[in-house]
Amino acid sequence: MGTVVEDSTMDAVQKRLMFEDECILVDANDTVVGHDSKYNCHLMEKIESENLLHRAFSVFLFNSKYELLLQQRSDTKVTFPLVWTNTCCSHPLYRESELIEEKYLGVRNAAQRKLLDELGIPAEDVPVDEFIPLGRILYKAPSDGKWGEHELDYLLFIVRDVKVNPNPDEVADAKYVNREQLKEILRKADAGEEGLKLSPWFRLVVDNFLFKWWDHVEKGTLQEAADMKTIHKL
Ligand code: DMA
Ligand code: MN
Repeated sequence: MGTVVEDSTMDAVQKRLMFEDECILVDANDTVVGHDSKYNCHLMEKIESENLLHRAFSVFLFNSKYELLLQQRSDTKVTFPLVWTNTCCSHPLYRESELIEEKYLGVRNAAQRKLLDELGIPAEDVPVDEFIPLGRILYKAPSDGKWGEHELDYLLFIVRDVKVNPNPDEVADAKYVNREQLKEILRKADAGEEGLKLSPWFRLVVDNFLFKWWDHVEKGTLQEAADMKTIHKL
């Protein structure tokens, strides 16, 4: 029998996505090994007992002033509600258009889809060719209670001025920050000030890559920073 659904408290929109979204299962080398529901892929018990690992992406969008767009997740998100994080995160789905591996087109297509869905950014403002994949990380992170992440996450950078119209089902708040403003947010999160929390994957990218990659954003040399051969186990 399938999983018993006892989550009567789960927000209706998020619950629908938990069962409609079919994630791509991969091994630690990012080879596709199958698929499973978003629900199963984020249950810590399943992650541990079946060693489920799924493919994901994280977009870092900068405007022409080289400020990074951050979002605060809505309070209805099942995993990591109300945490501040990078522009947009989600999963390429187990469907033809998002399984394309050539030039990472599958994750680029998924990124374009979710930037519209979460932030109301029109597809024409974020052409798929403009996403620059910089690297891949593999990490595991528990959320509250029974939920968590175990992902192989593509880090996609893009520098574009875009129209933003956040979807309240997904996003509680959004704002652009420069480096100094981000550092202030990191300081507050570390000090536990104002209840400010950051997502674990954003923190991993900040601590390992973000500021050196920001230099490349400003110099227009992002392509030089890309390393799509290594999978960083963080
Ligand atoms: C999942 O993001 C992806 C990462 C990199 C954590 P999410 O929980 O925001 O996914 P979705 O937007 O599909 O709910
Ligand atoms: Mn996930």
